[in-house]
Amino acid sequence: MKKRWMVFLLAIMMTIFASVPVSFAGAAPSASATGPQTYTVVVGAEKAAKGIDLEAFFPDTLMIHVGDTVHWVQNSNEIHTVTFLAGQSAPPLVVPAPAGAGSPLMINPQAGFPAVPPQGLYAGSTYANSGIMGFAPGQAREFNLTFTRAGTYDYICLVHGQMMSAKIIVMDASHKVPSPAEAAGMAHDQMDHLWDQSERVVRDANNSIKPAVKNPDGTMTHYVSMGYSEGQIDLMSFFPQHFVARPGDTVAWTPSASDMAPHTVTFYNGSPDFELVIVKPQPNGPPLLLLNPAVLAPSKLGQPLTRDGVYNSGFIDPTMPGPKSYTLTIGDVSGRIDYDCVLHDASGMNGWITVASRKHS
Ligand SMILES: [Cu+2]
Repeated sequence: MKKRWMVFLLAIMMTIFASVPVSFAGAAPSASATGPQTYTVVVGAEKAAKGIDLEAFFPDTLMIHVGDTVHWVQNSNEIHTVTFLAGQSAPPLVVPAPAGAGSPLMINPQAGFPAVPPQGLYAGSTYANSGIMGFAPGQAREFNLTFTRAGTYDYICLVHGQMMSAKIIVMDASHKVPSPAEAAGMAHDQMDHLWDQSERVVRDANNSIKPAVKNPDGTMTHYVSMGYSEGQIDLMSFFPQHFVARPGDTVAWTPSASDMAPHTVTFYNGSPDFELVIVKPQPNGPPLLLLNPAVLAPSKLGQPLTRDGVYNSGFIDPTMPGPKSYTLTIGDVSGRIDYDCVLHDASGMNGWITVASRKHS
């Protein structure tokens, strides 16, 4: 079972969002000539085979009439939220778990669970949230709101923060707005534009790979950078994805300078994949969404890499206290050894080392 959860811890915590609805003067609900319409907004986009995510809403600005409905549709393994803050600051995605819960951290219930106004009728002045959207069990595939009041309503993804923000502009019936089909065309164009740019970003990321260096004792040190971001284009990859090493060589993984997301380097060696989130039922109220402590904490730190047991970096998060890199020495093994980022494997974040024989041919 691939895991579809991921977290950007500090992208949220360091950002204060001022989301002030701007009301249009004197607007009152009135049906448009064609009656209420439903508009689709696409949430995220992904090419997992290439490890590319677009952290955006498509279209990012949508004009509708009072009474129309917006239908958000999840479009990536990478998780997202649709969150209207209505002037509040953004709740952190990850918060400390209660003592004794079994993990130090959990998904903030305010971010993780839906907050939907009665009948989905939204006047723009309250917190509204899709909860976590994703393709894993229990995650929302869609979210709907019907807008009842003219105004401009900003929203964000709590996972990706201000980088992934958009707005709904609600007009009274006297204003002309694009049709749902026209809005879908804008969404398509915006997505195409980012996909076009992503090819250059992939080249930039590959050009940033730090070459391996030879050590005085004849071994090599290999450098791998984790992730790469430019604006809304997020590369869920290791750079380089694969390379040849020899027993005794050292491998050092570090987050790319542009990347603000946490990652892991996790060699399962045939063990079952980790679930990132452990759902812990509560006697009263919703379950706790605990971050799996086995993912958070490193295992086999400092031991040479073999095919025996799980080697895990724990969270490497450029924006949080804690380790900023992960280093392994290649042990007495040969052949291909695969590894994943637990947070982003479903989005294509994986790599491998081909271990050649000790002697140079
Ligand atoms: Cu990752």
